[in-house]
Amino acid sequence: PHLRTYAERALQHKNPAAKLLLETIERKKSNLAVSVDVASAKDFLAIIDVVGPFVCLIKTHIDIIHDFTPSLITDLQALSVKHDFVIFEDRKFADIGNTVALQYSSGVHKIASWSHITNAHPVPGPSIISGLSSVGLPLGRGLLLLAEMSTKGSLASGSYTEAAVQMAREHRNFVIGFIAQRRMDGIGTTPDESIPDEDFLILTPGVGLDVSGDGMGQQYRTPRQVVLDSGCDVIIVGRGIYGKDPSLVEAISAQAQRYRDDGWAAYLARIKP
Ligand code: UP6
Repeated sequence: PHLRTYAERALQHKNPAAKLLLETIERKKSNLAVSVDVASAKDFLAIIDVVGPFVCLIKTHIDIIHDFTPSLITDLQALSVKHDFVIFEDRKFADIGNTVALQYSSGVHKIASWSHITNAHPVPGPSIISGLSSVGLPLGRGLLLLAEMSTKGSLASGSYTEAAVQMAREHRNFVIGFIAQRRMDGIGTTPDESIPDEDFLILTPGVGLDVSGDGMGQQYRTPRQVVLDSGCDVIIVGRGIYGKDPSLVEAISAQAQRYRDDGWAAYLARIKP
């Protein structure tokens, strides 16, 4: 998969959310996802409207918004149509199947009703996938497992990461890939066992061009390191794009274009070595 184009891979995927993401990446020539981690609904929508033309995906933490109302979701969906991007609520579910099914479908946010993609920690075991899948699969949603994290001292490594990949292999209709720092193909298998049509999407946070960390454990690598050297598919960038002041529209737009261009150049270098 690391040498194949997004368009070729889109044809192979049966999960509608995976297909939509790969097609959107190809159509917009962007493997950039922006993570919009701001607390006011106004700033949230303003940033998305500015970066929208340059992204394949918008990643949300909807529970950060202090003035959330259901109309925010209507506005987010309108922007998703206007700018042609996929929506990923970074909920990081981590409970038993019954609880995550309720958290995914209900509450104030009703995530399953609007988010094409969400994610979960594999720590509870396969029942977390069954729980989320009971809600999301009928809606055509896709799930990412957190196989690795970008933070210093992360416990998600070694045999934990391998077990996450094995769990995903058992649920390929709903698990479309991973939050990880590198490709996961063939992990936990020997070369002759490796599964030929395995094509997990790798979405990678911890991406920044100007600083190496945030003083709170976050670690940044460049789009080139992530996409070209590590074979990841989507770069997830938050503060590197919107900085500290959401009113700086010109600066945010310029940063989004810069990351989009870098991410795409790294992809072109990867498929034509
Ligand atoms: N995120 C990480 N690392 C992970 C998983 N998720 O940073 O391993 C998420 C954070 C944040 C975003 O929750 O929303 O990606 C990174 O933001 P930043 O670019 O501003 O550091």
